[in-house]
Amino acid sequence: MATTTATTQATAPLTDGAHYLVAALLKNGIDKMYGVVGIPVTDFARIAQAEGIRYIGMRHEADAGNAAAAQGFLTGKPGVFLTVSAPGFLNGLAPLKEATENGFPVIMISGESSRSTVDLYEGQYEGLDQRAYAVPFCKASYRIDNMEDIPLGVARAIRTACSGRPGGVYISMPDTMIGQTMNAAAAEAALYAVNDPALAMIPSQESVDAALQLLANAKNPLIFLGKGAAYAQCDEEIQSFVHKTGIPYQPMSMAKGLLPDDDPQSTASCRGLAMRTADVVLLIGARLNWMLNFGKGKHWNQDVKFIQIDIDPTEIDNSRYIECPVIGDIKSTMKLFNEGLSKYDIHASKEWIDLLAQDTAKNNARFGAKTQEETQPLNHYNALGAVKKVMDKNHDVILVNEGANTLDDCRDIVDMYLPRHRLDCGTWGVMGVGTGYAIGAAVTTGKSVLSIHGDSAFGFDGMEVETACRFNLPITFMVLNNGGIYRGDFEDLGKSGDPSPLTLDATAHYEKMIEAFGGTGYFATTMDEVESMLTEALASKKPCFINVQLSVHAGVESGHISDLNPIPVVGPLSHSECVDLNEEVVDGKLVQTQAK
Ligand code: ADP
Ligand code: TZD
Ligand code: MG
Repeated sequence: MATTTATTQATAPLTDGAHYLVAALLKNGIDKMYGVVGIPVTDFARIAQAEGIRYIGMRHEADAGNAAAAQGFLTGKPGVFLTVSAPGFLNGLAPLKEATENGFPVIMISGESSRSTVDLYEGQYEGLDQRAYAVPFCKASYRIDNMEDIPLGVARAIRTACSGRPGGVYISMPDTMIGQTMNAAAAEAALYAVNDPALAMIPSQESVDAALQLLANAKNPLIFLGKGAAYAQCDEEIQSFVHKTGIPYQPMSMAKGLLPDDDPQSTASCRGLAMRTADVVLLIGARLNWMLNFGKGKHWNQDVKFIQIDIDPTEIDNSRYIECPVIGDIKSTMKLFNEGLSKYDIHASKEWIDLLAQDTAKNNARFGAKTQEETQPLNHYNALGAVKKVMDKNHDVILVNEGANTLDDCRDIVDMYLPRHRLDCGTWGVMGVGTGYAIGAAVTTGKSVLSIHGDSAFGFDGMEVETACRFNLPITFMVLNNGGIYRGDFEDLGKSGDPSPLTLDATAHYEKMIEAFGGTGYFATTMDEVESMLTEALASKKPCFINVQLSVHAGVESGHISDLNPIPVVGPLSHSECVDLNEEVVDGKLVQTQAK
């Protein structure tokens, strides 16, 4: 551990709070940090870099938080991000809460202005009682007032972030603590690494047997794989159970690739029918939240019974009765499930498998055609059809995806083949996570990343293309530009001459942004261009940007979740809500003329 120069006692070297916190992080294997510096954390970040932590300086704390969250999801160990006091801290709260909602382990460390003045509301620079403010936004909020407590504080944070359902943890680092000193040898001696932060949680054998018995009695059993299953890093155990039983499965979006999307047991293309006809559903690391219609209603077979494997007992019965809860970590649980297979005859009925296969073939034929049919300008389907072709040849590229139609259509069209290779808007459907996730994924894995954004989604966090260029990361950003939130042809209902609340610039050349920072920009207007430019961009392993020109008529309001609008969106958009435009791409420019 590095020490500061002893100024007062020549014979007893001292260390300070900043050095000691860095040493405690390193001792626990934390060797990366994302953040934005300023008073009082600037030196802390420089010391971290000097001592061997890779520090990724970013442009906004929310993006730093998302980068750390991506690292947490991909590795199962907490990603760490750093902010300054009050405003930087507040910027960090959104990703901290998002990570907690998603179940990604993250630690946010913020500098905090002198508490003695903050607590008396004396008007301190960036003064805020940050520990208290953070409480509702994370699993736990700690403040380390005395540097002697740093090893304990770091240990508490790591264990809290990783154990049970993973999530966000906050550590407040008052400026007074950063500047404290203590005897360096005593500090070194007190350092320790957390002993197995995510201990195995073994389910009861009774619950495992009850689950296997229920599956054995089922005719139409279905497995749902959620992002908890991807996070658990027991890919082989899960693959083996799915293949040995032959049970059809449905991947939630971030579990895509846990089994390759072209696996014949996947029900991705017949989701609705599978849900309406399954009689027993095994949930592996997937919550019965809004994404699964809370496990009830017209989307589900009325007599369906659920088996739910989860590490968090309070998740059981959250929205309906669960016939068979299995509380444990997925790795330990799947081991017992696989061992138990010798005692139970579990399989799906042939009639059901045939029914699902027929529906899959029908839907694939109908949907596949839309992804291959060229139009001018392009739409989400054919642009993403071209992306799919490239990704089918590049299985190890990590895909980041945000937007509305851009998200929903990409999830359906672009197949994944490897576990933990897809990150997206997650449980809360958040825009502005993409560039942070892409940077976190590239830094964590060193792999190439394709980051696909709607034009609105990209606008939230687009400045991070500069970070990608500064660190020369192998990220290809892609914007599907349909000129707006959901689409770009909504009318100005006030007739004020202003753009509608949903309208953005359909002719914007987003690719120019990366050129400003030394990256390579591409502008694609045809399927062939999308395919060839993406192939070239990924092969370069350098920061690139492909702006794909879509029609402003491409997309539907709210993507696939329009039923969540309090006032129903009726059918396809009516012409009274849309501007009737003719469009064509001439010399690389979208040209629009009023049709009427
Ligand atoms: P999805 O959105 O993909 O359906 P969710 O985020 O809703 O997934 O659900 C993930 C679930 O997985 C959470 O309830 C979480 O508690 C659980 N989980 C996360 N990690 C583990 C693990 N290692 N073992 C068991 N359950 C886990
Ligand atoms: N702000 C935040 C942080 N998250 C959100 N989800 C939204 C606003 C609301 N919102 C959506 O739910 S999707 C979306 C917004 C603004 C953008 C959709 O437009 P897009 O994608 O251009 O990104 P498509 O392809 O045009 O649908
Ligand atoms: Mg858009």
